[in-house]
Amino acid sequence: MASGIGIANLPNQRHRIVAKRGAHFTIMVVGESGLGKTTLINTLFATELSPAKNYSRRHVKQLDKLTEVEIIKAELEEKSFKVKLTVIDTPGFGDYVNNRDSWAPIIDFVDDQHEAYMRQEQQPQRGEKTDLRVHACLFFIRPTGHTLKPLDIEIMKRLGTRVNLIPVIAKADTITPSDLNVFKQRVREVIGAQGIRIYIPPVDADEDAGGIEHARALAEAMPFSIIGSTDDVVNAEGKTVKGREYLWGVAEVENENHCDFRKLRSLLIRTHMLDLISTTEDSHYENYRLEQMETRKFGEARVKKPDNPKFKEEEEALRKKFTEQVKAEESRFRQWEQHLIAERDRLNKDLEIAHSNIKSLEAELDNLQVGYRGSQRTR
Ligand SMILES: Nc1nc2c(ncn2[C@@H]2O[C@H](COP(=O)(O)OP(=O)(O)O)[C@@H](O)[C@H]2O)c(=O)[nH]1
Ligand SMILES: [Mg+2]
Repeated sequence: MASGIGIANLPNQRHRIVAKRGAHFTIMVVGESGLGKTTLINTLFATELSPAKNYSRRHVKQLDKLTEVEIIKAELEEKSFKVKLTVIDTPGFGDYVNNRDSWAPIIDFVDDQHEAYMRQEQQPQRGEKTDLRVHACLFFIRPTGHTLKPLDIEIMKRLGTRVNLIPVIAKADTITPSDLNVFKQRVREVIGAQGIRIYIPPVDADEDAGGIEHARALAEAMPFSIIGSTDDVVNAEGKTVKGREYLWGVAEVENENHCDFRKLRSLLIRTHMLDLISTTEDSHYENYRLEQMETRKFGEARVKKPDNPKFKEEEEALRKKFTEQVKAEESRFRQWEQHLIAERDRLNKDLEIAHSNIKSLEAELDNLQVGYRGSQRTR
């Protein structure tokens, strides 16, 4: 394993300039709870960051609307390059299985960071900005062996248009290697068929053959299969490694035949950190900024990014159904009203008849009385 973070040996000019200023790098992990998100973060820290003396780590619990995200900060320094690493650990959105909006706070979190940064940019004094824009979003997929779930597809679509989305297959040690391969292939197909935008590590023109080969290997391995563990175990060769112990042997975190952890770590911390940062800046943030500029006037509240058309269709269908229900209810009411009016008319008629009966009876009575008096006078 190469030592350090590799930023000192950057391939291209733009990257060198970014690195000189010192980089802020923010990773976010997203996925159902229990898939090993927190474990992967700890594994990254355990395999990469703990041997170095010059890093700090602190936990900041932050209540962000509905989502309690945990923010872990570390500082890496290699030669003259500084990287401020921030990891955002989110609770699983699948915890609320029947609530399809359970992922909304995660999307909002991403948008909120762009929004906050944009507001700071608009301030007259541009000092040091707090910047939690997400440069890499690791999306954890349950190793079912089947395919992606509809909920996964929905949230991945939304994330893919906002951040550099890196899908990973969680707990690769719980599925056989051949099943894992088939699953990987299926996930890749669904990602393609659904038009989900994922991060594709670019091959720089000014990179050497080794670099090109590396980027290609990374792209081919996606979605990365992951084994997370901070435990030291002894493998078949008697070496102490990070891994998970089973009756059949040891699943090794850093063994390329067991999972793609090394590839993922390399992409994040060594070879593509600065590309992730600059694409976030040039593409994702810029998209957000332009969209907001176009759709709102100065001082107005933020406009939610429009989401995929399938949702629009569903919303439209719901609205139609609702309108139809209201119409049906209305006509039922009208019929009832008509019935009441008819009933009232009938009763009024009865009343009229009763009245006229009374009148004629009264007249009869009058006549009788007149006759009676007359007969008394003639007597
Ligand atoms: N088999 C296996 N178990 C794992 C792996 N990573 C994490 N776990 C276990 O899965 C459980 C949930 O892990 P956690 O990191 O808390 O998941 P989170 O809810 O996504 O943050 C714990 O018992 C972990 O030890 C893995 O790669 N393989
Ligand atoms: Mg967790």
